[in-house]
Amino acid sequence: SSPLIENRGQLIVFEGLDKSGKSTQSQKLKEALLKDGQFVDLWSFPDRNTKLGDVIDSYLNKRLELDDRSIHLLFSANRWEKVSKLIKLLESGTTVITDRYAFSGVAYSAAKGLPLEWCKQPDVGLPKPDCVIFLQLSPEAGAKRNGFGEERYEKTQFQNKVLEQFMQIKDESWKIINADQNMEDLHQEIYKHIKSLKKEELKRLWEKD
Ligand code: FDM
Ligand code: MG
Repeated sequence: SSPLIENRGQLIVFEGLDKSGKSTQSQKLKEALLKDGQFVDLWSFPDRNTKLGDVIDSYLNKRLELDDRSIHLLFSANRWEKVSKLIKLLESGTTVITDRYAFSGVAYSAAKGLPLEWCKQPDVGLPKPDCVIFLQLSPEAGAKRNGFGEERYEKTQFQNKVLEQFMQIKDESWKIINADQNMEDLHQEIYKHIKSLKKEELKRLWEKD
């Protein structure tokens, strides 16, 4: 492949239900790749540190009510506001790991009953991850991990619906990993998979190729 492809950073996305271990595992992957001498940035979506993120945070903490479509579009806009920075990083050779991305956007909104195809549209054209690590854990097992907090969506019954939607949108770039194992073994499995990825041209999400 061309030097441009060889030198670009990878976009690695962690997805999964609440309490599946995304934060822990994304942090551990970052540290491992840094040790290998790579440039790595760790992000999360929603990014609550922007003005849009502040509105999203209010919604998640139930201080604010919004129409389902309205909040869906805000989650997407919160990704788009960071895209130029994301592409710049990838092109300059930094690998970006994110804790959630557009797949959470679609799965959580579709779980409320919004049409799946409608949910995907605002995120069409975002940079496509080189790999989506999906941490699979049953909602029941997730609920046992320190229980859920007070945020919107943190209910076992709803999480079951979200899981169904995640399974509808997975594609060949997904690696589904059993998250019900110890932290270190899980990390090793993820790390090995990431190391096995071939460098390819950056594609865009959900565009017909
Ligand atoms: N969430 C997250 C969405 O509903 N749509 C999105 O686009 C994204 C990125 O926000 F319940 C939901 C998923 C979760 C909540 O996520 C906050 P974190 O990872 O707990 O901060
Ligand atoms: Mg949460």
